[in-house]
Amino acid sequence: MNQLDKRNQLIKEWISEAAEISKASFENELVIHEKTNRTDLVTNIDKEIERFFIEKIETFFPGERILGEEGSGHQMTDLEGIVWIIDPIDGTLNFVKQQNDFAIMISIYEDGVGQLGYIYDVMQDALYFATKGQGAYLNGRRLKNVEDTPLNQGLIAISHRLMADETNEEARKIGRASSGVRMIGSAGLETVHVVTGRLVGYLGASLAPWDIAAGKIIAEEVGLVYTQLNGKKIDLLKHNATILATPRAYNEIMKNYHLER
Ligand code: 2AM
Ligand code: CA
Repeated sequence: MNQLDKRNQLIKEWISEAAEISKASFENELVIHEKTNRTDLVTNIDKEIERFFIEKIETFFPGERILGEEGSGHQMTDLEGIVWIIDPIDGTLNFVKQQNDFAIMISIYEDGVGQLGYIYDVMQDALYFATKGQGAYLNGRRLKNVEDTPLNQGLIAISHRLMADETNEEARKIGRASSGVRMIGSAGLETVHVVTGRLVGYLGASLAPWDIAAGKIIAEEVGLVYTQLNGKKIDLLKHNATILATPRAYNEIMKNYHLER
């Protein structure tokens, strides 16, 4: 990929501008629509930020493909060449109901391999960033490799959908085997809490490519394991039931519990 430093500098500028759009919106009434159901929302700001990124990418990197939550590239059938993967607001329910705990996520994949990943925790002003093979950073400070904590010594994030599932007890069993369950409601922020060692893992019920793409690059740079719950590699062309964890917690969960096979 050409001019990595230039891309990095531009993307950081764009993320700052996008964050200003999201915070400025608190002054105005949001236009909110349900997508699939009342817990799956989109606002005018999700759409505005996605449009903002698309215009920037098309101006600076014409011809590169874009996969974005709010409509771009959903017909994509392969990841050949350079693909930008964007979630303008991760944790839209939090954005609407709490004005807190939401993130802007952007990443670049080349021939299916993650190269650059960014997760910006807007209200904490915390930018998590990684380049493949060159480590992960929080606001410019290099992050250490995670300690390989076992499940019974750590807090775990489990998605609301898995915890509330009345037909499968496994998520709650995993929760009981851990030090405790935490739920934030933003896949990106749950991921960065595993990256910094505050959580030992994160289980997602059905995450879209844009919920996973940036976080996977960052997580793998600090020694974490990120796969589908059935043990297969993440597939960025579909939704995935996911597990992200320290190697020890990952092996324990995969061996002893049966969330999905
Ligand atoms: P989103 O806010 O960008 O939609 C909520 O537990 C987490 O799961 C969020 O990161 C949310 O991302 C993601 N998610 C994926 N599919 C979802 C859906 N159909 N409804 C609600 N959240 C979803
Ligand atoms: Ca989103």
